[in-house]
Amino acid sequence: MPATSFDKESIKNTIIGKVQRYNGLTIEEATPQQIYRAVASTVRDQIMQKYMVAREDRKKCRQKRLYYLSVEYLMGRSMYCNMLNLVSTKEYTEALAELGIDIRDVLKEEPEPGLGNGGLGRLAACFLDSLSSLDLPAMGCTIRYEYGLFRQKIVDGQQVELPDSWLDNGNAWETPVMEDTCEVHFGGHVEEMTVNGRQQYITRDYYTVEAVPYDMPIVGYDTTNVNPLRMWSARSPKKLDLGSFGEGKYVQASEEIELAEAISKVLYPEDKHYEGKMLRLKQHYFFTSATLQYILKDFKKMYGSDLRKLPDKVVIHINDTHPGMAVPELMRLLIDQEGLEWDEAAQIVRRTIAYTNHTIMAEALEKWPVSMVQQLLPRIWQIINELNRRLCDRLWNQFPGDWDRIARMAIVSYDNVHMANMCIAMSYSVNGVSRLHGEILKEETFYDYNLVMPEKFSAITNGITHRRWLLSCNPGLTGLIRDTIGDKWIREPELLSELRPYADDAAFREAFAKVKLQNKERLAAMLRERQGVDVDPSFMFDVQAKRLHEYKRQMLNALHILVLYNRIADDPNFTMQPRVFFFGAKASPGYYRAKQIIRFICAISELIEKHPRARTMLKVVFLENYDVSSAEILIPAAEVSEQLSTASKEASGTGNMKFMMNGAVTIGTMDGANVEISEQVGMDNIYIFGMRSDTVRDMYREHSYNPMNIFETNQELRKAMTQMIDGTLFPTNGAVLQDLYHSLLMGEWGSLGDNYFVLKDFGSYSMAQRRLNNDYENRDKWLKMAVTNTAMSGIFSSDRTIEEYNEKIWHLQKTVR
Ligand code: 26V
Repeated sequence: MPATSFDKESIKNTIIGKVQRYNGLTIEEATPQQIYRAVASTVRDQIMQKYMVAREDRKKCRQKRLYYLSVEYLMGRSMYCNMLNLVSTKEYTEALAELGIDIRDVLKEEPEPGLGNGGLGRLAACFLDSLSSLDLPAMGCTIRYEYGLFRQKIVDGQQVELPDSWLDNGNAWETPVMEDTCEVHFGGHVEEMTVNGRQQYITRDYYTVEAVPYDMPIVGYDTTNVNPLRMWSARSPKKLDLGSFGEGKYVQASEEIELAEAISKVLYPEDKHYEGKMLRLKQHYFFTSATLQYILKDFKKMYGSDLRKLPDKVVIHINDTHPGMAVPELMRLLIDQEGLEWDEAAQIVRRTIAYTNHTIMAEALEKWPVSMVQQLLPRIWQIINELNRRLCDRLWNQFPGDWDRIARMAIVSYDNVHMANMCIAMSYSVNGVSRLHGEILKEETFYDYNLVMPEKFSAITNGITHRRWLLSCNPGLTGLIRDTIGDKWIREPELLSELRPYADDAAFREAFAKVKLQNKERLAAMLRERQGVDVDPSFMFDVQAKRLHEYKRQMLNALHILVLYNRIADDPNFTMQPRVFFFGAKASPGYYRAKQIIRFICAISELIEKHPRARTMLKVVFLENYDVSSAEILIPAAEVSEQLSTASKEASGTGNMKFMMNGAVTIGTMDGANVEISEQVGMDNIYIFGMRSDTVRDMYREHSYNPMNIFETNQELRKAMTQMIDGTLFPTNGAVLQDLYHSLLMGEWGSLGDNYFVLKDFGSYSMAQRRLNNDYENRDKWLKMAVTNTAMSGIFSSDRTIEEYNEKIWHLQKTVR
């Protein structure tokens, strides 16, 4: 591939030339944004050369292709990772330096596409990077939201949401693919008729929204393989007719246009409960239908019109149930458009679609009111109804009279369409995202289905791309590892384990500590610049960064900090390892309690600042607008990783893996992938506390837990909780945190309060923190633990995850050339 490997000189000349041609300026005159555009375009040219080759390869090899459908892709910035995958970071850094430009100033100019809430969206992004790097043929498919998740500001200790208009300056990486524009239909009514002896279903009086695809090339690491991320944008087929301006129709037309284009306007923030909003259903169907139409079009172009071969050439993976309308939509296309019979179509669907579940939280499971589906998607509703009828027939034969079981397993029950049931019944694979999560799915969430079709169920533990989450975000550590064990681990991340013996090497440990200190200084500099906050890099850096949810138990952390504060304030002789507690978390705008938790954390932070002695040992920093870019600075600086979810609730977690890889030691529950992390590093290199998941599940079943018993016996905890409401935190208004306080002590709907066992696990958490604090004082011991964590993190590379999906589910061939 000599044509794609630019050397330093040609990079320099290309950038100079682009600034000249695009802007008519010299490098000295150009703004940072103009320079960013020129550099991005240079990188893109390199990728596009590979993309052409990759498309040729695909035509030649005619291999099966994966379509990974996800309503969220939390990509983060692309430029540096693209350079890294082109193996030319050095060339670009030097070329820019010779032009008098610091590459970091260029990278900062890129807007971050924040098209996801958290773990599920970031997982999809890591998967794309691994798919391309492993030479697997795939296309990511999603919605091109004009506004990503909101930007967060903290004003007077409270979250304020601002719109995230990431497309304001355009997106340097995407190309519209006008020729693949297609129509998606909504509303109307279905007419049935018999044509040539065959029943036909024609929808009339529907309205049309156009789906326009924008492709973003995803280049693999040091390979020619490039896979597209296809983002669908909604456009009205109506054009503003200025001729009708005078007739007043202009206003109506512009309203209709706005309504159609609202579909890809904004990403839904994830709330406390799943909400069946009409616009959301439109979003899901819109991008799913457009994707499926494209899949069939491409299949026919490549392989002809025999759609029975679809499962040999196509696998459609749905990331949670959000793209689950792929099931009835594929049925519709095969039957109504391609003329297949029901049974044939159903068989094709069942051999083509695979589904991953990402949560066991009942209130998060997606369901749609029948009336809504009926109104918006009348033909789809007919198909869902028929799928349900046939399914229930079969179940009735298998479990005659067992109405309860059939209701639990039905696609349609109690006036709702249950997306998970439809996805399980109609796919060939259902997988959980960690070993524990896979077990809970089989034993509890989908117990009935596992009895009937056990062969479908599996668990594949999540992963993270080590290219972004180590090589790109932690160049210091990457350099040290290269100097120590070479660079074979970059292609085979499990070889990071060759570092393990170096945990006993004092010189290596010191070098490791030096890198960590530099990363802490980098974070400190960012905080000073962005938030005007000063942190002391000699303090221990302790981080909890993830979405704000009660089940993730930021409260446990916050209450513990308040207890530490009280120990300092009440006892002049008390000392502890100085520590900064960082929080990074967005609360859904409608999730009141989550927002109150942010207020609680910020109030504790202020309380500590006002206390001269506490301030010397304790600090709380709420990092504003936690996103991929700030995670890339925050995680490499962390020494402690807080993973506190109530056991059984966190399906996997992926932040836990990122922290571990960067040498942070975990304090956490036996939940999700924490279980597997603890197995990798061994119990001596992790702080495990709290109830185990089976105990938690028993306690939920028995309704036996009463938090009041703990409140009454644990003095330190009682004092901290009382401070929530006695004016200590909010002197002028003691009632601010009333609801939060009550949620821990008083129940609703049969529970006695504290639904996530914060009080129950507090004692055990506090003991684990005590051990951690003492161990940190022993520098050698601590560094050994940290090194061991990095050394054993290779298995959590998403390359391993993707290889496993491919072996167990997709069966794709690697592109050979
Ligand atoms: C949504 C909701 C909304 C209603 C109330 C509770 C709740 C709980 C979780 C969710 C998220 C659903 C999907 C999701 O993002 N799951 C995350 O997926 C990650 C990737 O597999 C995984 O690491 C996280 O543990 C899991 O929470």
